[in-house]
Amino acid sequence: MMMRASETLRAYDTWVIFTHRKSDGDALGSATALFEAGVNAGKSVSWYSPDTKLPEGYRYLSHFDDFRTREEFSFNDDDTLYVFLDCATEVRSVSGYDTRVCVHTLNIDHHEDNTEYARVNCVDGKASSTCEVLYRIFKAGSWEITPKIAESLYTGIFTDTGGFIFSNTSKLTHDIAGELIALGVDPSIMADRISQNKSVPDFQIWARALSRVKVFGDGKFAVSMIYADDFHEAGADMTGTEGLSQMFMTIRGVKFAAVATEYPDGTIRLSVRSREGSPFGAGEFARAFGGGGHERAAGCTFDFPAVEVMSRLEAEILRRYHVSIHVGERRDVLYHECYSPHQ
Ligand SMILES: [Mn+2]
Repeated sequence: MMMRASETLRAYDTWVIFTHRKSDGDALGSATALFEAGVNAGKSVSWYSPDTKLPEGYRYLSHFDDFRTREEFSFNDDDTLYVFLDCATEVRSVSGYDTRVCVHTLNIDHHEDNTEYARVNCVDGKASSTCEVLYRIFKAGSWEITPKIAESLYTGIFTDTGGFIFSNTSKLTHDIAGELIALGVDPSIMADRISQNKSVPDFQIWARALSRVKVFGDGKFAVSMIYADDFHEAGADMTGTEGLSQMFMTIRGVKFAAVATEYPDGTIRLSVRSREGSPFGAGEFARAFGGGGHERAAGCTFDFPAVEVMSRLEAEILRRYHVSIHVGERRDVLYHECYSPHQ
């Protein structure tokens, strides 16, 4: 699978890279790594994001400024390879682009719910990150991994594993990180750039979200919310919330967290996290509202007025929780009925 992806990349002189909305470290890391590898191999490369602005903290990545917006995209010709990175579905990824006209497509991803929409699909749902998959493609095809590429790949692996602490972190993840360090990555500098690099306005957004936390359901669930006015008042753009929902998982006993963000047009987006011990997974919850992602990290829209979001969210979570308790009790009853020594 890795070799086929590598050969597909080699076969085209022109690449167009697509990444998903609300760029995160893995999307940006994989896009900039592939961009650099393409340039080094003499390819003509361009990269389109549905975002109009990328999170400033990632400016250290090479080709950070080479992304173009949706408005600048137009379908070119038959000799172009369209590469989708970190995109579970075409729609979720490049919303607004008409990709049906793209014939030559390559899908590189690690989402378990990837719909394998491309002509060539290189999807490993067990991989920590798209950057990890891309690293394995580069290795399979003996692509040179320069220090710049190594930094980009390390960025995606670091962010998608929460700094090597999530359950998607494996020996292979650490082995690859180790190889990237051998290729020139400084882990301490990278941690500073990624985790200790918030702007003051972004920090204030986090403070507001943290102050509004509500924990309920035997301490298992945490919800919070950021309103559109918060961004306005703090002078923050909307790119600085990566990792925020994870912060609520640091509360002792919390197994499931959801953070709602109100966009200027009134749309509410949920960022959802779960861990072992949660009665339902983040992915399962997000899918119930038409979203998706990973089992333990997912997202969706939540179609309620902003003033009702917190209470609706609590109600939706508690409803599912009570169903799960009820099912659990019924299981106990059935077990008892089947195995009772009195029968
Ligand atoms: Mn990812």
